[in-house]
Formats: sequence, C-alpha cells, structure tokens
Amino acid sequence: MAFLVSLAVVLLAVSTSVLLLLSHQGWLPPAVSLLAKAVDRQFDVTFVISGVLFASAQLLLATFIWKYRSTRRNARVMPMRGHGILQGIWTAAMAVLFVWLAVTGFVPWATARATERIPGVLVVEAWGEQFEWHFRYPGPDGKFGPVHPDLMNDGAGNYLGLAPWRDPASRDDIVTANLAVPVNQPVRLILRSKDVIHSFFVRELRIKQDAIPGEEIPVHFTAAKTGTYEIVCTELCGMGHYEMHAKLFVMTESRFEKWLRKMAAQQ
Ligand SMILES: [Cu+2]
Repeated sequence: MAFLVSLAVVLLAVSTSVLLLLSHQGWLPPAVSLLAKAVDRQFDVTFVISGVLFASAQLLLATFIWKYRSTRRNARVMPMRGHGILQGIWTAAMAVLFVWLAVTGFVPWATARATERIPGVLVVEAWGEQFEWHFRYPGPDGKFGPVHPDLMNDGAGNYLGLAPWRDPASRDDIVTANLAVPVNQPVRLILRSKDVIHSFFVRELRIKQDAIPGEEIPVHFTAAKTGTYEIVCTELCGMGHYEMHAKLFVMTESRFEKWLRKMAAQQ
C-alpha cells in the first residue's frame, strides 16, 4: 500500500511538472516591448523556482511515505517531534527567497509605473466606460482640456464631456476609439474611468492595470514592433464586459502622424 501511495505521489508530481512546463510555452503571445521581456524573465524565474520546489517536496513526501511505512501489523503509532533547527533554516530560506522574488519583481513593475521623467514621451489618456474604451491625444498644444462630467453625452459623441467653446485647451484634443502609437516611441498612458473599475490589458505588452473612477493612473510602455494588438478590459465591469475591447495600432512614425491628422479632422 505504501508503495502504491508513493508511486501515485511521484507520478502526480512528475506529470504536473512536465505538463505545466510544456503548456508554459504557449501561455502568452511573443512580447513586443523591452518591459514585456523583463516581465517574462521574472515570470520564468518564479515559475522554475516554484516548479523545482514543488517537485522536490512531492518526491521527498513520496520517499518518506515509503521509508516510514508500517511493516508490522497493528503497530503502535509513534508520536513525532519536529526538528527545530531544520525547520528554522527552511523557514528562513523561504523568507529570503520570497523577499528576493518581490524585490526583483518590483523593478519591471516600477519601470512601467514610474513615468514622470521619460524624455520625448507621448502622453495619451485611456478612458474606460461600460462597455468601451476611448483614447485622448492632447493635440499640438500638448495639454488636455478639462473634463466636465455633466457634459458627457455618448449619443452626441461627447464621450469625455469636453467644452471646446469655452476651454481653449480642449479645442485640439483628439478623442478616438482605438489607440495608435509610433513604434519605439515611449508612451505614457493615463488610465481613467467614467463609471466603474475597468482594467486595461494588452497581452503583448504584458501591461495590465486598473482604471479607477476619480483617479489618474499612469503606465508606461515602448512598443518595439509594428502591428495590431488587442486591448481588452480584464475587470468584470457589467453585463457587456465581454465586448469591451479596442485595438492598439503600432505604426511607423510617418503613418502615425497621418493617422492622427485623419482623426483630428474627424473631431
Ligand atoms: Cu470594463
């Protein structure tokens, strides 16, 4: 019986480790930014360390089941005492490991969020609402006009409640349904919400960040490959949550300028 239980534990440990390792290859599409590559590295390190620890713990468990099996019928169960020093070493080692993972993981996390001093950064707002995204470019003046909640009117196309007739900074603001950015250009995206909590997620950028009503949350990325990527909402925000998505176009500089001029003409 002890043999069968040990064997079951070994098979379970080996098969889950191998399956996870194989499926790990296709979890996410290829990364298209430097930051996304750093996130992947961090993910891999965490994955391998926890995988090795998991497999070793299970193999040790199987060994103990076999080694300390009962060999006599009706043998008395002997009480067991722990080993203080070994337990202390194990707990301290785990604590060091977790702190190290947290500290190294903090670097890519903070790089995406410490966005104040990036030279030549393109600033764009991303607004979530039930159930769509809108993006706002500040226009040639580089300033976003004030937002007036009482003027927000999706039916009239004034999604963000802008008042260009009285706010000069709003006059050149460009509001779009999709996000376009030039390739290799640092972008500072300011996440905002009109109603409930939404979450901005682009798999290829490995950026997932909540948009919270009343707050302006910046994230930073530099897309290194042209293409079209999907933006989805990853916070359950109501009945239409499943259809809340938009596109991210990563374009060459000249195509981006053209696209922005076209969008400006449509305002
Ligand atoms: Cu949403």
